[in-house]
Amino acid sequence: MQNDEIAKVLDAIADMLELSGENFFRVRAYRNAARAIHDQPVAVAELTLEQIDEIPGIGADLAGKIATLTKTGDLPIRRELANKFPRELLELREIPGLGPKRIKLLMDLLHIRGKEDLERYAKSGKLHSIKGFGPKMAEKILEAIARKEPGSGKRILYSEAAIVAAALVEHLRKCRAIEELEVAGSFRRRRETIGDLDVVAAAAHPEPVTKQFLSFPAVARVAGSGETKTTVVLKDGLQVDLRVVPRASFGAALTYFTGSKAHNIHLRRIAQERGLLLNEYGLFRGKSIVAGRTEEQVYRALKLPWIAPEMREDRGEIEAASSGTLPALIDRADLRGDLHTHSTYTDGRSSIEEMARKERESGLKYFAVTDHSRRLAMAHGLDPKRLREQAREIKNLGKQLKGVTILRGIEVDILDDGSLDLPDNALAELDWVVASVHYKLDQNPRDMTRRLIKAIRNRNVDAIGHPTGRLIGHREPSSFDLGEILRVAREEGCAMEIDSQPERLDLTDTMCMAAKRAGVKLVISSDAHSPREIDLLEYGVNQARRGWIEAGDVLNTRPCKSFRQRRALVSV
Ligand code: DGT
Ligand code: CA
Ligand code: CA
Ligand code: ZN
Repeated sequence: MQNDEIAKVLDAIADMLELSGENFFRVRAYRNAARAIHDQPVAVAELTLEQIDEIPGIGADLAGKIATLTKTGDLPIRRELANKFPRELLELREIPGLGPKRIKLLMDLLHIRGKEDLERYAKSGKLHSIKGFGPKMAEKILEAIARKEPGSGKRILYSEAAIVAAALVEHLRKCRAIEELEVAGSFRRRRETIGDLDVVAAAAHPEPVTKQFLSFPAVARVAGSGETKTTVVLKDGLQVDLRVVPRASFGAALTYFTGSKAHNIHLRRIAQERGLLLNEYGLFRGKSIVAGRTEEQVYRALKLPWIAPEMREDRGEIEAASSGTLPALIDRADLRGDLHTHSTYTDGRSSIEEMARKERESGLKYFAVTDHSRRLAMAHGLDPKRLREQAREIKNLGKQLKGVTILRGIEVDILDDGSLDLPDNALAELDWVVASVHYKLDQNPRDMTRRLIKAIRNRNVDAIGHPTGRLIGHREPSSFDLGEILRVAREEGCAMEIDSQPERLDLTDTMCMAAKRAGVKLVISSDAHSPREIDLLEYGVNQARRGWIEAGDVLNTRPCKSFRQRRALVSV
């Protein structure tokens, strides 16, 4: 079982316990455990009972249940609860705004058993009879039911959302009434996938802003429209929410709609502890506004420094902020090298020279040409002979091309058993060796762990490329014991790659955190197959920032000279 599958089961149990009217603490124990497991960088299914027990947020009783769950794939308590409630009722949890508490009300007061009942009651106006279900809520529910039809609700890659966001911002900027504008939500937090876009604008009057928004050419239909909030669905199915607030509230609205929800809830609790109220309009003491104009002011009034959006997941950033230990996150400008690129020697689309010119133009001082090794026959992988030919070309180019150093590298295949696709003597001559798994990604975790460790132990290997092999939305990550891999990587001075391709972003954010904690260096690489793809480095940096990574944690922030001396620098 994958971590998020385990978390889903625990969350479902929490919901059903709440529907049963169970006590708050029992429900919360399941929720906390679900969250803790979701955020675990290692595969919990691979842990012993003692190790599960050690995860913060998981008590002894739940640790035992989780162990049973990973062993048997289910839990008696889940089956028992699931038998109590019709499946259609449980499906209502997918409707935003309908948590277990509200569903319980619907169940108890209206005997609603599923979506169809709910839709009927919402349309007939009967829902309003229940406290907390005004006409707005009914409208929201109907909208959500309509939206849940097939084909919608799909998350898109950050890179795809970025194209839409840029065009939309350009369109909105033409509206003179807009005083401030930001795309908030998961987009601003730079999540790898985006559910919908949340745009926040400041203006004295919302009408001209709304009008400009609705005239965006990609709008297919309006899904909801109020005075300050408008929701549209674009032609490609992406939903965009726009909120217009007065300038004095812009910072508070931006904080609120940037989220995450968990971060917001934690912030609001801190406000409450100080006798303040925080919402999307500002931070208030009684009726008077304490802060709201900028995010900095909101955080400062809560006695916190501003927190970068990438960290706002309630993974300890608020605690770090209040103790003054927030990391100084890496920036794209910190990168001085690029350590994974392809050329026409294998499956790249451009010559080494074209790649070199673009690397230089992008402000990078060095890059490694890392074409595939021979096993990837489809990509015309290199054997030792062609690798030597490439070396000659790199040497000649190096003499002509100033301002960027070309390193000789390879992306060598890790074979089934962990041995490498090229002999050690061919690898030993190179400046940089990335070792990657490209086939049999679904090996069982024990074999995959052994396979990766054997590659890491090879002293010619400098980094493991796209370690999990996942393709977001298309291919599951391979499973291995991350803790063990990181322990050995630390021992061998082997780096872990963050591959910047938008559908890879591999390592993930929480894995970056784990690598840092384990003392393993990272590299952020473009894996570019054309000059344009060198721009993708930005996405790798986003992922690193979500993993709290600082410039010093990343090898290719070093100047070329000290980068090349790194072997001598590795502490043992
Ligand atoms: P997404 O769209 O699924 O990729 O993720 P987000 O984070 O953009 O979520 P979205 O679009 O549902 O809401 C945008 C932000 O609004 C979210 O990050 C935090 C805030 N928000 C939404 N619902 C709630 C809520 O029930 N409570 C609180 N405190 N904040 C919320
Ligand atoms: Ca969103
Ligand atoms: Ca939204
Ligand atoms: Zn690769």
